[in-house]
Amino acid sequence: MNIILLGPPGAGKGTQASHLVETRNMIQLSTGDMLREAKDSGSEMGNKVAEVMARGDLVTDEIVIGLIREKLQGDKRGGFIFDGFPRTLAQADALRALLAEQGENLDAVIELRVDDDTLVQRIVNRAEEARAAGQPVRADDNAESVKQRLMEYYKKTSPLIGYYYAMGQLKSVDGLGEIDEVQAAIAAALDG
Ligand code: B4P
Repeated sequence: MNIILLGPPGAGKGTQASHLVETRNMIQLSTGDMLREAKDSGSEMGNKVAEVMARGDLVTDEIVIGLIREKLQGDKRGGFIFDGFPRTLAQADALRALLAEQGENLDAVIELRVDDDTLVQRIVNRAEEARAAGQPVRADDNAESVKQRLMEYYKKTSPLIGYYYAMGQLKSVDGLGEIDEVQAAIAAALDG
């Protein structure tokens, strides 16, 4: 089964993807994690994206499509969870072509619905918890960047909701409950 987790920043895509990895032996492909790894490695590409991410802007389609293309060549286990990818219509078209090349299909797109106030609160909480634990705070987990991340989401990513609805692949899930309640809602959407 290959699925997309779609939703605004802080909707819980990464949180829910980890649970699906544990329970369904799926492979999580998080473009956010891949880009943060590239940034931490100090590679040329990592240096190029660091500033873009810290501002809360989207990285270029070319870079993220390249990252995903590489990962699709490997082991497929219980299928792929695309976490935070695609984020633009161009990325969605590219994913369709890449899956077709591999003889794979997209089975479902889970849209996590969460209101803006809750999103901001979750991201601010994450920053505060990291600070309190003496851990590094994500460069984009601050009020200014979160505002920009939300603007990018509504402008460039939210059109994907209509795109996948038109293809009959969209399943909307309430992302507002406790983490285990959202897990149950996703399981019901995938198995129902
Ligand atoms: P991502 O890493 O994808 O980050 P995100 O959208 O902010 O987070 P996510 O929805 O996964 O939330 P999480 O589970 O962490 O992207 C970061 C940046 O990378 C982007 O802004 C962009 O610059 C770049 N990028 C990534 N992909 C790209 C692409 N395809 N194209 C271009 N650029 C790209 O949850 C957040 C917090 O909420 C956590 O602290 C969690 O514990 C908490 N939480 C989760 N679920 C909860 C619940 N049900 N109740 C209470 N708290 C909850």
